[in-house]
Amino acid sequence: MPMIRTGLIFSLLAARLAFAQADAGTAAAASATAASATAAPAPLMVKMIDAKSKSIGTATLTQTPHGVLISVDLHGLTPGVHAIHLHETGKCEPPFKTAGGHFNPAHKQHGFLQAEGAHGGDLPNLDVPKDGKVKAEFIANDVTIEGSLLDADGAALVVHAKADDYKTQPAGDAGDRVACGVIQK
Ligand SMILES: [Cu+2]
Repeated sequence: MPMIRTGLIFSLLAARLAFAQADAGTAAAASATAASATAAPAPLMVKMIDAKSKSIGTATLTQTPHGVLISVDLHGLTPGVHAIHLHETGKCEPPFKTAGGHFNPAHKQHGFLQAEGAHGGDLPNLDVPKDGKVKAEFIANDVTIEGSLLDADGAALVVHAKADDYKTQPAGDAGDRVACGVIQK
């Protein structure tokens, strides 16, 4: 039965070829991942403090092709809705006026509800549950870490006592600054 044997050999060859291609594909994907991992800057860790300079957790900033991803992991906050923004100066001395105004390199108006908005540093409000602990993620689309947040005087991530109304100038009527973290290398 020479026909059957030939058929078997062909299918074995085809199977080996398929395996080889799968291996090559995996190897290519793995090296692409390695290349992008080395090209992307490492996430930036920001230590957050409250108005008594006590540590209340961290924020992690990651550069993406679409802006800066901000992951906060905080505790010891007052329950309720709080404004959270990127501010223009990397200095957190209570009551955190040292952080300056909102990060706003494009000189826009404040607030997502403003047609002439929003600031690069504007972010959606942070809703803190009863236990004062919160994990949340935001993306600041119009901001980059290198050469933007990390300019000569750095930048800061600031949490306010009240919610941002997304329209009042210059900072959404968000009240006192209750937490702050310096964004630096
Ligand atoms: Cu603010």
